[in-house]
Amino acid sequence: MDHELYGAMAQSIIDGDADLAEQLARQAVGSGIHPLEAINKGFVTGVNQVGDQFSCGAAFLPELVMAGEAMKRAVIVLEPEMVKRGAQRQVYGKVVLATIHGDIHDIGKTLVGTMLTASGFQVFDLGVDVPIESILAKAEEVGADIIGVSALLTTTMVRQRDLIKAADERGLRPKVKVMVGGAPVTREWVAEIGADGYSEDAIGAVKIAKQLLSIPA
Ligand code: B1M
Repeated sequence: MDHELYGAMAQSIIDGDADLAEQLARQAVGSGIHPLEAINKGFVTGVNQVGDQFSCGAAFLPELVMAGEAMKRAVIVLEPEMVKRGAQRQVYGKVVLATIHGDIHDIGKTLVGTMLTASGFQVFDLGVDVPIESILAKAEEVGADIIGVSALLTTTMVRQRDLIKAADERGLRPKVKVMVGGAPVTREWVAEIGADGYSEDAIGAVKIAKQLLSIPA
């Protein structure tokens, strides 16, 4: 039964049908399905398929845009549920989060922010296409413990390295830890740029953030 629902979720994204995606997300919430299961087993499967089709020329920008919009509508329904499930009072630390300059992908970054919030972090989400200077200035302003930077393009991923260099030059590290993520980011890249943490997904991001601040899992 859930299997069918996950298939329908994926298909709604492939079809770029935002109304259906939203409706299916509501159905998942109503049936008590964990919101992250709905995202990972359902909607993300669809968005990945569109991404693959786009990279081999079988889908074009309008399809990519529609898939992104449909995905966002589903996530908007699921986000409050994630926060509710993880709701707790304790604040573990402050995280300044952004998608790096030149990059407007925000779905994964927003999910990471939601999971961190739900797990007890205070998150300052600066949005997308954020210049390095603005990220560092915000980190200083709020006394951040962690800066989290997302990049979905190989062309913008290199700016994660620029940010780390700038944070070092400003004397922010090692006090402030830098966590990176995004589809093209690999362990090799993380080692090369000297980031403090990396995760492939939103759950892992919470785990890493806790490790960075020596908080028990
Ligand atoms: Co874009 N796009 N896109 N796109 N897009 C990709 C990334 C691409 C891989 C598609 C492809 O060709 N297969 C490709 C990049 C190729 C490359 O660089 N190697 C690509 C391209 C080329 C482009 C444009 C250049 C297309 C064009 O204009 N010709 C353009 C770039 C615009 C720009 O940024 N300047 C573009 C635009 C768009 C849309 C606007 C249409 C839309 C984004 C909508 C939005 O975000 N509001 C879009 C979409 C939807 C995608 C794909 C299909 C899906 C991305 C997504 O939302 N995934 C994507 C293909 C793909 O990744 N499969 C693609 C779901 C999301 C939950 O996963 O974001 O990976 P993700 O986040 C995960 C993890 O990565 C991790 O946790 C998240 C949750 O599990 N994570 C972190 C993310 N950030 C983290 C931070 C952390 C820790 C973990 O710590 C701080």
